[in-house]
Amino acid sequence: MKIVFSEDHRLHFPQGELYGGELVTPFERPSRMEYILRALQDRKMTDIIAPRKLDMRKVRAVHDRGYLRFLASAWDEWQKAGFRGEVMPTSIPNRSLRQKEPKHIDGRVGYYIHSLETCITAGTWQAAQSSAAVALTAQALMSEGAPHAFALCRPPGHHAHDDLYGGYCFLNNAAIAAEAFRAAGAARVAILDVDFHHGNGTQDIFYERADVLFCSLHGEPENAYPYFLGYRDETGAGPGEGCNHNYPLPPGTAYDRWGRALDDACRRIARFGAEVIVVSLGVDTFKDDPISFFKLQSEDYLRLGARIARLRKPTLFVMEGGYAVAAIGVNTVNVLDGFLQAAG
Ligand code: 7XA
Ligand code: ZN
Repeated sequence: MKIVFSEDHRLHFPQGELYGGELVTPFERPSRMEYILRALQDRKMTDIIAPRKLDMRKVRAVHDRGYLRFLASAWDEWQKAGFRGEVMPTSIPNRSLRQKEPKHIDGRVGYYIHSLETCITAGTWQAAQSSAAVALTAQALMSEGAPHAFALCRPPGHHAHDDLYGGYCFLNNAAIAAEAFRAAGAARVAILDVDFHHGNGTQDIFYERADVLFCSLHGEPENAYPYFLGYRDETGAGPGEGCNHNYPLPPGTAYDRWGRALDDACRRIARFGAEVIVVSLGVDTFKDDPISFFKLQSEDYLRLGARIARLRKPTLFVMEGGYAVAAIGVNTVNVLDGFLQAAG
């Protein structure tokens, strides 16, 4: 399997994450990639290449221009304003407040964020662009004929809306790749999000679209981040009605129940007639994940990969979350291995 990866991910390493009222070392940290790379090496998956130059037009096909300008300049403006820490908001335009972009960076950060754990640092924008380039390069390899690929993205992407960041995500790598598949001629694309957290950004981006199916298995939003999207009754709108399927699942969910939801999602994808599948691959469904509540075991990831392979469609895996770092490598590579074994 072709794997695309950029060392630029290291440029994004905030020192703080707001968690339980404290600033802690972020769960989403560079060492995650080292564990995955080591596991790939151990499994002899060594066809790893660097991304091609990022085509910003493909990013703009998904993201708002004002939002991209904000991401590009946030760090410099923060410094110019005399702030000494990492970029984090103090005011956000919730409920009955005006949805109007202010001029001051302190206000603009609030305008473009949806959840407050995520900080911007000096290298965040470059790392986010390289992560999108990783996804787009893997997508291009597939449009050029590769049957499958793994975009080892960091920072992740599925919580990024067209004009909002949060949940450790800045650019929505899976959405950017899905849109690029459409532009390259795929009539119908399915996005299967198996990360523990609902892919609120991806859902929102394609919510009114009939050409992109979104299916997400995740911790029920009554009890899990992102809390404000991911319910079962969100089924799409307008032309996209019926093209959004959420499978919210309760604490303690293990593979028996999770796998049934996966089967249902896969059947929907087959019925939809997707020409290509983008998998938002998070392994924070693992039993020991520090910020999640499912109970998948390492071997279950082989079954997940095999189930996806049975769809017999070109498949792009895009890395999202997973924070049990000692196991993240084995779990991620198990998905790819299970897929390759079943794909034959
Ligand atoms: O898939 N998304 C993640 O893994 C990030 C979730 C961020 C949770 C922050 C909750 N305080
Ligand atoms: Zn997650």
